[in-house]
Amino acid sequence: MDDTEKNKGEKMVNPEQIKQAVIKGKYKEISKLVENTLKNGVKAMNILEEVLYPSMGTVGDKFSSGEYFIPDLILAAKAMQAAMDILKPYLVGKKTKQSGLVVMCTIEGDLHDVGKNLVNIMLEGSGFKVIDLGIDVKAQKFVEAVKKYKPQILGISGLLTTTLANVPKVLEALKKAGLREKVLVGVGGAPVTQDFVNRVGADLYAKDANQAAKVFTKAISKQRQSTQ
Ligand code: B1M
Repeated sequence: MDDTEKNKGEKMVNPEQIKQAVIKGKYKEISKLVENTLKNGVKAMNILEEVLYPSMGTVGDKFSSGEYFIPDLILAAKAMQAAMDILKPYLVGKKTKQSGLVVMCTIEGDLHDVGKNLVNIMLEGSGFKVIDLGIDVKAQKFVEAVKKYKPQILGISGLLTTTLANVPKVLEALKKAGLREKVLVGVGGAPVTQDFVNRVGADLYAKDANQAAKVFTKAISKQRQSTQ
């Protein structure tokens, strides 16, 4: 799909309107705003990076300061997801050759899925097939999924400092099942760092969805070269 196509009949949307729609959790209204902005020639990636990401940052700040509560976060996440649903076809592009298979999930104890869903979109856009195990995924479920689907990469998303402690459990469970050498493990999410990934003995780190697509693509091609 060509996201530079313009629809001259559409009323120009001020990016601030989209930002406010996320912050105020207006999930029913945001789709139209995003659609109109795309029709006015604004690139999907710009809407994502310059409007949607900072909006979620503002929501997080409001939560930290005690101005917002859990229901506000839920509504904001719903609005963000509705915006991402509109952007998805513009972000995934036209790649048809399959790069590899990724099993994705959010770690045990963690219910955040907006970032994971965005990583999925960018991976699919880079030609990966993605099997999403969802949120709050326990170590045993990872093992079963690796056995069943034989992915090249297992992607783990984690947004909470507390539940990142469950990532080593996954690596341990894979080791016990004799599967650790069969799959690359990639970890990401706001509190995750390269240092964390090194310490727990995972393989790949990406700071955002864009980078995840690049890092995973590079890892797969390196793996293919070494087995040729
Ligand atoms: Co919560 N929450 N939340 N929350 N929440 C955060 C994460 C927090 C930073 C807010 C804050 O205090 N300022 C804080 C965590 C602090 C910490 O531990 N470091 C927090 C907290 C404390 C909590 C609760 C504990 C609150 C409570 O109950 N008292 C609770 C925990 C529930 C649980 O999970 N067990 C909770 C609950 C929730 C909701 C369920 C209400 C809701 C999530 C709804 C949903 O996801 N469907 C929610 C939300 C919305 C947020 C904030 C506001 C937004 C998260 C988000 O969607 N960001 C968040 C504050 C913030 O992030 N500023 C916050 C947008 C998204 C695009 O970014 O997820 O970072 P992100 O993903 C990025 C990168 O991190 C990266 O790429 C993505 C896109 O570029 N990435 C990967 C992510 N996964 C990756 C995987 C990869 C590679 C890259 O490879 C595999």
